[in-house]
Order: sequence, then structure tokens, then C-alpha cells
Amino acid sequence: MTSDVAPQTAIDLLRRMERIRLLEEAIAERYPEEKMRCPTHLSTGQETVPSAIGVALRRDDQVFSTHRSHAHYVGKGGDLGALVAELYGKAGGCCGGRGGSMHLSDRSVGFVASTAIVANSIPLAVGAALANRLLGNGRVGCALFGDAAVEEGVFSESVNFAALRALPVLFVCENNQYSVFTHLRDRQPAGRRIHEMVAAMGVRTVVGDGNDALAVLAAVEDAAAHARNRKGPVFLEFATYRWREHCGPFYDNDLGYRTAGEFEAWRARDPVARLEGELVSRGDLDAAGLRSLQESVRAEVAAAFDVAEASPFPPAADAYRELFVAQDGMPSQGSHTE
Ligand SMILES: Cc1ncc(C[n+]2csc(CCOP(=O)(O)OP(=O)(O)O)c2C)c(N)n1
Ligand SMILES: [Mg+2]
Repeated sequence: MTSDVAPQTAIDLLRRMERIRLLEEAIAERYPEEKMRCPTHLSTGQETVPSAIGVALRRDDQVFSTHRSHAHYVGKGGDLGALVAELYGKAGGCCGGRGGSMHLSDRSVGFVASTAIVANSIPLAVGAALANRLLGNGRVGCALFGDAAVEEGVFSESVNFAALRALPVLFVCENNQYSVFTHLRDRQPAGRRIHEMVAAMGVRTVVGDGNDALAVLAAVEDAAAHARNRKGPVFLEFATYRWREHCGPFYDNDLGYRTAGEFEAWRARDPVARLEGELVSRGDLDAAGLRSLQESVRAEVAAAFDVAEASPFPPAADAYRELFVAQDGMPSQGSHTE
């Protein structure tokens, strides 16, 4: 029940959503400075699911992400300075400035990897879940992905194996209806509902409104308990909407692949504003408390850009470090010239 969410938990959820919103808006604003030289896929409008994952999962549960990775990292508790420095290609980035926007990794918060190839981190989450089961460590693996990922073969293979072995893994689909410019209706047969397709594979499924943050949190908490209690994987599908262009800082409603009316209808259901209103009406925050939360997040975002600006670029020789694993299983420390 969403009303059961404790005030501190609800405020934690809102703080994560504000972090994503304000950070992504700052990235969009500062992108034209050309200090962030990697492509960026922003999640403005899609703040709910990554934040709920971060609140519901344990710090050592492992999240695997996609091209749209910033929000997933921030939601899981990632360091804002380490993220922005990574976008700047600086040594202080979470991957030493060598990964960029789509290749984030930070094991200290259970954010194992993000990759740019649609669906290819899904089997990694299943592999982590298999290891967790064998090690008996009680951790849950979690794959976050978009609606297009379910069209890749490896998605079905991963779900099948996880179902067969009842692995502790969550498959979390942020269904924003689009794969770049192409709507679901042009990619999948009429009448298909993704969660029904997955349910037919023998997996517990949940479908929900991705703009209803408290309901999303309740669903993820329930799913995580299910997976952790050895009851098997859960597939969760949440309806959401990307406000900005697929890749980059701008709006692209002028391109014609979606209508301004559709965009406005989703923007009117702003998930951040909705949760703000709910917490005030629940009495978890008053207007002053909300303002001070927003101000503290604004300060965190500004500090993150300061960290990125102040961090040095990595030395050129670092480009070759840790690319290969030697026979002893340790990362190679030397340069590789092949
Ligand atoms: C295997 C593969 N095919 C195509 C692409 C090009 N591509 C990058 S993102 C993307 C759209 C993915 O859509 P979705 O999974 O719904 O995520 P969203 O961008 O909507 O968050 C595509 C087709 C890719 N990176 N990998
Ligand atoms: Mg999509």
C-alpha cells in the first residue's frame, strides 16, 4: 500500500528524483559548452523508476543499465561528482573518465555496468543473480532496460534461464513507447502487451504507472522481497515518457515522430511535481521543507560540476590500463601496445 510508505522513505525517494531531474536539466543547459564530449541520453520525465530501484534495493544489490544510464546510477545512490566528471572525461569520473555517459560503473553503490548495446546488460544481471544464488549472499541482480530491449533475442534467453532456475533477479522495463523515433505500434504486433508476453514465459509480472512514484516503490519493494526469498525472478513494466530528444540535450517535438499534444499530456503528469504534491499533502514535508530539499539538491548538482571542472584529465597512458585481464585474473596494470 502506497500510504504505508514511511515519511523518511518517501522523502528519500523524492530526493533521488530531484537529484535526477536537476542534474539532467543542468547537463542539458551546460551541454552546449562542449565540455561533455560524449553523447548523453537524458531521463527527464523518467525519474521515478530509477529512484524507486535505489530506495527498494540494498546498496550491495547489483544494477545493470543501458545507454540511458545517468538516472539509473544516480537513483542507485551514485556520486554526482563522479558522474559529471565521467561526462567530462576527467580522472575523477567513476570510470576514470574513460567510459563516458553510456559506460558507467561504480561497485561501491552496486552499480556494476551500463552498456550501449540494447539488451546486452540483461544477461549480465542474470549471471550476477546466478552467482548470488551459488554464493548464497542474499543479493538481488537487477536489469533496467527500455521497451525496445524486449525485442532482442537475448532478452527471451535471459528471462527463460532466470525462470528455469528461479534466480533472484528483477527485470525492469521502462516503457516510454519509443525506440529512438519509432513507436511501439511500428515495432510490435497490435494488441501485444509486453508484460503479458513475459507472463507467458512463466515469470511473475507487474505492470504500473511510472509516474506514480509511491506505487512504483511499493511494487519494486514487493518484487525485491519475492526474488530475495528464493521465489524467482520478477518482470516489472512501468509506463513512462522521455521528455527530451532520444540522445542529446534538446527537445525534438518538431521532428514529427510524436505530437506536441502527446508530449504535453505526459508533461502535465510530471512525476516529480506529483510526488512533491503528495508528500506535502501527506504531511511528510511542508512548503519550507520542500524548498530546502530542492535547494540542497541544487547545491549538490552545482558541487558536482565543480568537482568535474577541478578534476584533471587522465594521463594518455591510462587509456590502455585495465583493458585486458592477465592469466592470474588480475587486471593488467601495464600498457598494451597491440
Ligand atoms: C543492439 C542495438 N541495436 C540498436 C542500437 C541503437 N539504439 C541505441 S538506443 C536505441 C533505442 C532503445 O530504445 P529503448 O530500449 O526503448 O530505450 P529508450 O532509449 O527508449 O530509453 C537504439 C535502437 C543499439 N545501441 N544496440
Ligand atoms: Mg523506449
